[in-house]
Amino acid sequence: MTEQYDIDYLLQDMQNNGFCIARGLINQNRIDAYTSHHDSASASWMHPLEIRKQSGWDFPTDIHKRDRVLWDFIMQEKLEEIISTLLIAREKMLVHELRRVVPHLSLVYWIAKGQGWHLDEISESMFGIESPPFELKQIGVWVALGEINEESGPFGFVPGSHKYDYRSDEKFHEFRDRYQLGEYGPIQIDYDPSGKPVFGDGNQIAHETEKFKHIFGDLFDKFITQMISSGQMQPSMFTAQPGDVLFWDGRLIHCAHKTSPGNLRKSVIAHYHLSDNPAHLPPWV
Ligand SMILES: O=C(O)CCC(=O)C(=O)O
Ligand SMILES: [Fe+2]
Repeated sequence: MTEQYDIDYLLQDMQNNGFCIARGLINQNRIDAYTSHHDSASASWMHPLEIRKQSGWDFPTDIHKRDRVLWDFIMQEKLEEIISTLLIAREKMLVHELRRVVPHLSLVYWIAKGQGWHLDEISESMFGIESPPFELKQIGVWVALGEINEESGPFGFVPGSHKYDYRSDEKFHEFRDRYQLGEYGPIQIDYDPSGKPVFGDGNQIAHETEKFKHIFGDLFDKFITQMISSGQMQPSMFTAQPGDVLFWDGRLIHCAHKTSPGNLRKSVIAHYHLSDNPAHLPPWV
């Protein structure tokens, strides 16, 4: 079997930059099979209207535990192999022990409403957030099923930001002090006509950021948003062709750009960790 990726290269990139990209990793037959399944099944995946109105999430985030086609797609051998290498390296384990790669969150919708800058892993050590929501070493995976351009609402990220040490950063301390003195209002995010987030004064609070601030750490999100809007962190976008896959470290700063009207971002996004907990497995495993 010829490998289309070099695992050492991916691992090195992941460690250096907090993300790595395997172009053309998933073949077209596999994409077509999943895409036609999505077309026929996704209406039944949807939350009822009441839940959609309340939560803002159109789809539950554990469809992979109920839909075997999705499970098989996000757990396909190549993905599982790469993710397990990346996660084991992150956990600095010599042996796999009894844990295995499991997904804990999947995002299957093809229209992004936009999500502000954040990171997926929040740790207690982060400037004293009380009762951290979770501490989990995780990897996110973004699979492009169609062409992904700026209009699709791509994944945005700050290369290298997984290494960012806010605890010893003067700018962070200054921000925190001023924030605690009430000098900053609520985070302000809006979108320009092409769907790119615009951060600045006088705009509306991004609905998603406000809603999920208890998960992502309100203060830190405000800080990184300010760092990006002031040009002190340089973001990038994952524009892609079908079959391209981006893997990102749970500490990488990222966002979801908004899908412009009339466009789709055909994709599957999943998050994985190493676990021995059967609760993460679907009934057929
Ligand atoms: O929708 C996206 O592109 C990214 C969403 C996100 O923040 C995540 O999956 O962790
Ligand atoms: Fe995220």
